[in-house]
Amino acid sequence: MSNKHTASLFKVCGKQSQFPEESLPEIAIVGKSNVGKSTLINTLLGRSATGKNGLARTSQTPGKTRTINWYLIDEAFYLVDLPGYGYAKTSKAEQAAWAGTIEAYFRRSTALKRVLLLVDVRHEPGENDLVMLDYLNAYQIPVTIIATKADKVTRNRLPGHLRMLCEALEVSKEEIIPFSSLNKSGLKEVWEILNTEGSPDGPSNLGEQADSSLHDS
Ligand SMILES: Nc1nc2c(ncn2[C@@H]2O[C@H](COP(=O)(O)OP(=O)(O)OP(=O)(O)O)[C@@H](O)[C@H]2O)c(=O)[nH]1
Ligand SMILES: [Mg+2]
Repeated sequence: MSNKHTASLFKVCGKQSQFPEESLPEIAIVGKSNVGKSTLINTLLGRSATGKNGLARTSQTPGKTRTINWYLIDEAFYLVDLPGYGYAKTSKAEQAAWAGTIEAYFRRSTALKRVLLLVDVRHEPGENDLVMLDYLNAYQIPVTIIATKADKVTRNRLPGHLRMLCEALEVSKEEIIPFSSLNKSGLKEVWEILNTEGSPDGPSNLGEQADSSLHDS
């Protein structure tokens, strides 16, 4: 599929010491493992979701993305693919390392404009999703919820699922975008956010750092 956007993998990081210097605006993508983060990036850029011309690597196997990946989009902003959480086979030590890396990313970032928090439209959000949302709220990082795999529920059932997510996450309808990589629903709405946040004079409203943590207490 042709696409007017340019995109390239700019940087892959496992450790905070390797984080690139902040320059352009960043929009980060977080969510449970397998929720569709890498697929969202490919779909936004008109790449095949899974095929060999995909940009971000996707998989049936949860836990595919273990690093923080910066994608340079249109020479204007970065989409940042964060490693997924809640993968059952992850050890305690790996979880702690994950939390450390993610927190280092969030703490570092004055370039971070917004986080897209992905949840599966079919399921109640998990404890991890709620902890992540609390954390982002505590640090006053703007968040949009993306309800992925919207093609997996019928048109009739979709509003009910979105209501369930609004209640569980305590957000309004306007803060959730249903999205499908198959039928491309939500694509335009997500691009509107990227265009706003990714422009050099776009909103920047990161607040004071709060006392919150992604680590188990
Ligand atoms: N039907 C459908 N399947 C999707 C959609 N988005 C993602 N998937 C599938 O879900 C699986 C996981 O997608 P990924 O994009 O790899 O998920 P991820 O969040 O990057 O996972 P990790 O890298 O493990 O954290 C793949 O098999 C995708 O094809 C969607 O909108 N609709
Ligand atoms: Mg991934």
